[in-house]
Amino acid sequence: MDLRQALAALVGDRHVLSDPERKAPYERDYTGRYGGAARVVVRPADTAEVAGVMAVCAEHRAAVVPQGGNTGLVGAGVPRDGEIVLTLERLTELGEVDSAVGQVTVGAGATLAALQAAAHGAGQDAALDFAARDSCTVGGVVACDAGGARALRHGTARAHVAGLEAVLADGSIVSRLTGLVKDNAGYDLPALMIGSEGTLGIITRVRWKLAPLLGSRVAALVALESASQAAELLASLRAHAPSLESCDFFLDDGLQLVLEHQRRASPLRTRAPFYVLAECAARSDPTDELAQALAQAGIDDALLADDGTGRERLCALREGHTDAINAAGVPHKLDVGIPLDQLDRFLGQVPEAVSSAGGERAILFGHLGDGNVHVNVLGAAADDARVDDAVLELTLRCGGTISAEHGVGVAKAAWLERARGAEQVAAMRSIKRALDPDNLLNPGAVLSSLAARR
Ligand code: 2HG
Ligand code: ZN
Repeated sequence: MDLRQALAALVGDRHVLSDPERKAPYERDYTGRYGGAARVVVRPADTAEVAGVMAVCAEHRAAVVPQGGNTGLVGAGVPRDGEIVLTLERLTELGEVDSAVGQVTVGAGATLAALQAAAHGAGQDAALDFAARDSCTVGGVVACDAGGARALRHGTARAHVAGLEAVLADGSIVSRLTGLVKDNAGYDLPALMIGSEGTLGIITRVRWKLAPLLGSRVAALVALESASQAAELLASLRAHAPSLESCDFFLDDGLQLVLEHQRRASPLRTRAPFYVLAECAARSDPTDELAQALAQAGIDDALLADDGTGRERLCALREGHTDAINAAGVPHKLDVGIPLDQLDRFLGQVPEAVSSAGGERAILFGHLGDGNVHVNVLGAAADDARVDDAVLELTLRCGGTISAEHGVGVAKAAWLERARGAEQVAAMRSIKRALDPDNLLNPGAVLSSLAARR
């Protein structure tokens, strides 16, 4: 039996896609920058089938790229070189919310929005959110330890994982789904899978830790002069608004691009170099608390929105950046973390670094509270890495990290050793070799391929 026949025998012929038109949506990423031909796309129905697929692939020494909602931005979820794409899209099962322990078991292919809805239905909250919520999947969210705006208060995906189930490269299943908060028996394999971007195992189910639902929300949009002024505002919000949920930022050229793309006028009367969008959430109306924290910071002209529609319209200005940028070209996306006291320096130096590396335009925005800056560069050829190198070089000079929430993928694999150091990367390679000796799982993502093979 050849590989295709063996896969079809396992999952059914109609779930092994070889027709170019049917494979196409799985072969290119959202930005259009990364992708390649898949050998086939295989769509297992459950954990047992994922395990069967991996066993067959191991037997045939066939490389596999696991894929969730294909919303990744670093090229880790799409084929590069004739790999098999294993999509988790059929693993959408949502278990019952256990309100007593505040947890739910969810299939890797369920969308973040579906998890949020299930949690809300039980009066709880998934406590993680970002713009790709309707397409991104829980498995992918955990595999790249996604963060989003609310990580400021609730932590990144890692903070929500009470356990998980994964299939390893040889087809074995490792499962820790009891959700026991105290369980330190042996190495923490779930922790190893989180953020491994499908290179150590394929996450099939997640035991998700929920948070109490805070039904009352208020958002504020504030125009400021600089990042250091924004840092002062953040300090005041932290001190005086314990209900602070998120604190994002964007700059004026990004705002203009979004307004043009969304065909709307700015809700603010004046333009400014820097904008902060802060949100508070509590059981009872946090508007006064937020207003007082703003006043303490000397801000008296913030735009406040306490109803759902008003908040959505303000948030769309920040969340709309990704779509507006994509509509303007194929971006180079750098998702970096910068210490807050270096933010002014970093933001000030990016334009020069980008233009001297051949980029036309850099749009900067992100999550102020986490020092997480999204640098989107337009006007550089997709295969020209000079702008990526220039931004990452500057990031390290500012004491930052080359990846904050999107992952390393193939986009930054060449930079991992510079960022983490030779010793850490050597330890990572040992783990990779132990769990995936034939380098079948997402080869080339996180760890550059050559050395991963020894
Ligand atoms: C966000 O914060 C996402 O909106 C995407 O992390 C960022 O498009 C980007 O660069
Ligand atoms: Zn982000």
